[in-house]
Amino acid sequence: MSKASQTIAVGVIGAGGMGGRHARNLHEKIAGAKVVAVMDADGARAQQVAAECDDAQVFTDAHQLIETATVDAVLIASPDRTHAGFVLECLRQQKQVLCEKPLAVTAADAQQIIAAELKLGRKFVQVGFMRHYDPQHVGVKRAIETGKIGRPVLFKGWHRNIAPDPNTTSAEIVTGSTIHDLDSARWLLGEEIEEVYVRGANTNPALGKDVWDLQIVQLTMSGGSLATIEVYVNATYGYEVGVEVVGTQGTALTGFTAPALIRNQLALTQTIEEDWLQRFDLAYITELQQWINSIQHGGQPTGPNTWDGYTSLLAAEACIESIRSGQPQRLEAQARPAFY
Ligand code: ISE
Repeated sequence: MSKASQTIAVGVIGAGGMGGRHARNLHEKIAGAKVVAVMDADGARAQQVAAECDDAQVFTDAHQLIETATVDAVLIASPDRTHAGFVLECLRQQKQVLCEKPLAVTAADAQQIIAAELKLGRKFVQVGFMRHYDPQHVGVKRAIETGKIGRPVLFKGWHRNIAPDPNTTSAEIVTGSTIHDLDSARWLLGEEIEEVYVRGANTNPALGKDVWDLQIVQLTMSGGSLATIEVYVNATYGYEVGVEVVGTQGTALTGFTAPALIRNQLALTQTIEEDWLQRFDLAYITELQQWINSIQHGGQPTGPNTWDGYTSLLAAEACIESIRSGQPQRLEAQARPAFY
């Protein structure tokens, strides 16, 4: 059924930093959407975000929110380990769902989501790889698609967080941070990941000396392209994400995003963003608006899908195994269902 003129009633699961931002964006900035429900295990936190959204209904149980008849579509921004179960529940209720990355914590769980969605014969799931909506990344993609740099042969990505989560592990850095870059390499090169090799170092002993807060990932892609990804979650100076794709006739590079260059006291300065909420502010809004538009106009999402969520998890698991073994890891080739 087309919902072209209908306002989409959204239920938001998770009222932390990310869920709160999505809820506020939906409420204040997105046409054709209304936040009707907010869930968090911490009821007071859900209440606070709901109050900012015209007193949306408050839940502490995600399944109840998903089942609620007045909720048309669901946005999941709860802890990673809860994602797969909530997405499967949305599929059971046949509700469109935008799930923050990672889609699941294991590729096996993501495979269950593929099976459930294939059975329904219609796309219901979008994954929050918001780099796809960042004007800088989109510019790089467009340069590739329009042949400006010839045939792409190398992806270079860098990804720096100001500080790590205090109790993080090397594996969590892969599933929480590197997974974006694994997806970006696949998306921008238009190839699947065939082999991964991770080297790393610990620069912050407070994390535990086994935790690699600096990781260098090398990828071999299915079409023969190469990729390198630097992830440094203890960069201290600010948050920065960028890519360069090198082609046979040129390169496409994301630029700086800060609005102004300041000259004073014999210095030329430019500010650096503090975190992803600042750096990808516009990308999050565009992602949501296009998600809502797709639900209104055709009922199926057009952004990163379950297959992207699944294959990025396969690559993430291979990275974790490479960290454990110290060896390169090959990924088994996967048959992509025509549906995706
Ligand atoms: C965070 O959870 C995100 O999703 C950001 O996009 C990513 O850049 C950051 O490294 C993660 O910690």
